[in-house]
Amino acid sequence: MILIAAGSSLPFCGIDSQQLVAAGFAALGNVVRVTAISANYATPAWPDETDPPFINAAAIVETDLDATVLMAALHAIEQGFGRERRVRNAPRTLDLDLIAFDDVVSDAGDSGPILPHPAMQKREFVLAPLSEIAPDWRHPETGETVAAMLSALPERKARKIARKS
Ligand code: PH2
Ligand code: MG
Ligand code: MG
Repeated sequence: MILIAAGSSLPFCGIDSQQLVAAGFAALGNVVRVTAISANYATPAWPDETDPPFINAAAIVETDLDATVLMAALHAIEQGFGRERRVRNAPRTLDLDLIAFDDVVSDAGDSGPILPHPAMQKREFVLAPLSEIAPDWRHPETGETVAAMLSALPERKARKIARKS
């Protein structure tokens, strides 16, 4: 199963974060088959809760592309929606992260994505949306399901919101 997480905490050209997340998944649908999309969740910014809150969501996709090419496609979509990469964890218009690529475990450094995404098991903003569409997916290193990783978190702050049309 290939899992993608989306996040947005800044508008772009009058497009708000909820619309940016939806537009990001729509653009992704031109490159891969998107088979499931979660609801949107309002989440406090991590690690600095005084930053603007995020809209987060997750999707399951299918593709014959390899992980490196898929990640390049995610970056191209981000760029199309005004993403700037300056400061780590800074507010952003659109972030599309490759969370997992089947059972691939990889730490290839510069030559490819780190898989599964390193902090996914600790982040409610990734696990809450994922738990809706892939609760039984297991982390290939720990064997833990998404549902178990989510329920192991000490705090729950994500708030599910109705999707805007
Ligand atoms: N993404 C980050 C850093 N912090 N916080 C929330 N709530 N949601 C995110 O998607 C997020 C974040 C780095 O990509
Ligand atoms: Mg991210
Ligand atoms: Mg990212």
